[in-house]
Amino acid sequence: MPLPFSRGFRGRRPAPGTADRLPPGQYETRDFPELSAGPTPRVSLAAWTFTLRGADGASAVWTWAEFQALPRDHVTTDLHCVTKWSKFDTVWEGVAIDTLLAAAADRGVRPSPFALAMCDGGYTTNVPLADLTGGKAWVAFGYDNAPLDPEHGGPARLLVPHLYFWKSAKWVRQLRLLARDEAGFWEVNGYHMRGDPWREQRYTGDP
Ligand SMILES: Nc1nc2c(c(=O)[nH]1)N[C@H]1C(S)=C(S)[C@@H](COP(=O)(O)O)O[C@H]1N2
Ligand SMILES: [Mo]
Repeated sequence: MPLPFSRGFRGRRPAPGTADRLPPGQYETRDFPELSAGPTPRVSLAAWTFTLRGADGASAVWTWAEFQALPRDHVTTDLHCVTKWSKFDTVWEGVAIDTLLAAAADRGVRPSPFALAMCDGGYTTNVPLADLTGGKAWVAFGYDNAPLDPEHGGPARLLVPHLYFWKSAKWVRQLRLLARDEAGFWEVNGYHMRGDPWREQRYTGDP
């Protein structure tokens, strides 16, 4: 896991009124650190597609234009990285996974208990489907009222803010639904299969 950039002198004591928003072991940062396991992949919007694939192989595929035509949400949320920075009140725009699942049902894609996000550049991460549904997760393409920067996952990234931020896969292109949980990039390397920051599920073997 890359080290956090913690620019400036911001201490590790939470600002007044924010302590209850800080999961155990976290500190607040105002920066937006960039953490990538490799170079930033570039894909043209003309070539970009998003695929939601069921466990039986049935798939729904959206082009960028089709994706943009889906109902979108505006989300303000806190982020928690396993390297211990948290960032409050980030502003996003994206399509809820609930919306994608509903649209994909017409194309024969059925829910399964687990999901694996696949990205340009080869990064993967696994998330239980229950953590992606119920208005808790999005494929986000807007940040701070602007298109999402490539460094932060543009054109589109997974946003699962109630789990550690490594689950929010940048440059996501496919969500693969699975009958059995399959470890992704960090999970294979000792990180937790679920990653709930409030339970401090950082590493394999944490409760
Ligand atoms: N494709 C991809 N997604 C990724 C990563 C990555 O290396 N590649 N890093 C993860 C980690 S560990 C974190 S903390 C966040 C960082 O997102 P940011 O660079 O926008 O802060 O992205 C997550 N998603
Ligand atoms: Mo991270």
